[in-house]
Amino acid sequence: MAFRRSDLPDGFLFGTATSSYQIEGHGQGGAGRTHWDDFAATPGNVAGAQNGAIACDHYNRFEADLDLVANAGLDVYRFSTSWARVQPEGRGAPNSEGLDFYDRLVDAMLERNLKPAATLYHWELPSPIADMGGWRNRDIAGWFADYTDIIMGRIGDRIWSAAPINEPWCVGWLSHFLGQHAPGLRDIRATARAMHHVLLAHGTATQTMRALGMTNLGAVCNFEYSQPADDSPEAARAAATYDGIYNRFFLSGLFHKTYPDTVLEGLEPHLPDQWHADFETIAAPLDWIGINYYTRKVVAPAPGPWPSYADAAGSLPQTQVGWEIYPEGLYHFIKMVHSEYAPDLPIYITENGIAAEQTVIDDVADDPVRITYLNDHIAQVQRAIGDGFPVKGYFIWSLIDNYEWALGYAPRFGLVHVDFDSLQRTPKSSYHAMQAALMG
Ligand code: IFM
Repeated sequence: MAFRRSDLPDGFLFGTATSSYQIEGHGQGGAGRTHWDDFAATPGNVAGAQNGAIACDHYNRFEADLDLVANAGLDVYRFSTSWARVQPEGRGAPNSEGLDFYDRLVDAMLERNLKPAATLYHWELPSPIADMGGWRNRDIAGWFADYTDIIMGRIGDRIWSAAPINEPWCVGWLSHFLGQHAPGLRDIRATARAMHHVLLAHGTATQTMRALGMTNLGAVCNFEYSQPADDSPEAARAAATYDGIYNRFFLSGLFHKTYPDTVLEGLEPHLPDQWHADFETIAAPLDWIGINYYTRKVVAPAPGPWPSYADAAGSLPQTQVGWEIYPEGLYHFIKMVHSEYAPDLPIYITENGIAAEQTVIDDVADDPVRITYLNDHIAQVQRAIGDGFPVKGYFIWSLIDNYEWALGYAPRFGLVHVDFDSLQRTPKSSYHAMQAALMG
């Protein structure tokens, strides 16, 4: 790598991130059915109709996986707990096997001197909750708080940091407007309600964790740099709408107690009646804010109803999944979050990484593209720190190759290669490079 740990300020934390459904093997340990199982079983939704039933079998291999985290010299392990593993029906009786698993998992992190950074929801909604409308149903905020109470009542005493929901844009827009993630809806009213309720559930879960005495609570949002396709006012307007929906809606709710005009233009008629009153819960004080950043989008105006934009072709190099590589966007969002929304909060880069092919020859998985990507993005973090922005940590997505949702198992995001037949793990050259940078 182009940096060494000593190039970052003292106390700067390096980590890696995963999520439950993408690695655990959801078919084991008494976990309940989720809307991702249903979505994947519906032809045409997921490449090869693949699901997370086995995934990386982390459920049985977590000790070895955590050894990989610790041996890389990383400080933080960001993971998620599965609602359906904790409460198979989404409400009511907990699954003791599931609670025991997360208990062992957290203890195994502590034994390796890793800081456990928990996320409560990384997208596998219990099917019985989906049956009741899922994120469209306002009652989800209460059910989510109950789940929070159960899981954090068990492990919260050992958690270093916690965030309720990973990437609310994906839960709301990607899943209810674009239909690309479970539950696969394309409905503006469902979208408005899901986007609002996901914030309400963030608020109730935060209150629940505070009541349990937990500290270091945050929110994790994802961001995509919105690049107008040309210099026209129409393209500028399209890009501003994209920026509003993707990058500003959730931050505005969390920190400004309102939503951006560019988004209200389309969603306001579909929001639940009492949406203004909910900001008292939504904007519960936080201790940090997390940025997940991967790419930029080139946005052009398009005919038709709001949001009246379309993706346009970009000119930058792309990843294995066709995402443009634009490291400067990371600096842009650090600056935006700090200057416009959360001037008093520490910032963590809670996800950054790349899907990239690698060759595995004689047990060596070579992924030079990932090394370059990480170098270029960490350089933007260093630039931001140099300019006085309070970035306190950087976590790589992901530790191991895993289930990349609708794209199945083909995209390779891991520092560690996984053979999905044998489930053997093989550290890639990027893993070794990070290890040298952090421990060398
Ligand atoms: O795999 C996902 C993860 O679940 C959430 N953030 C983006 C990653 C890469 O697409």
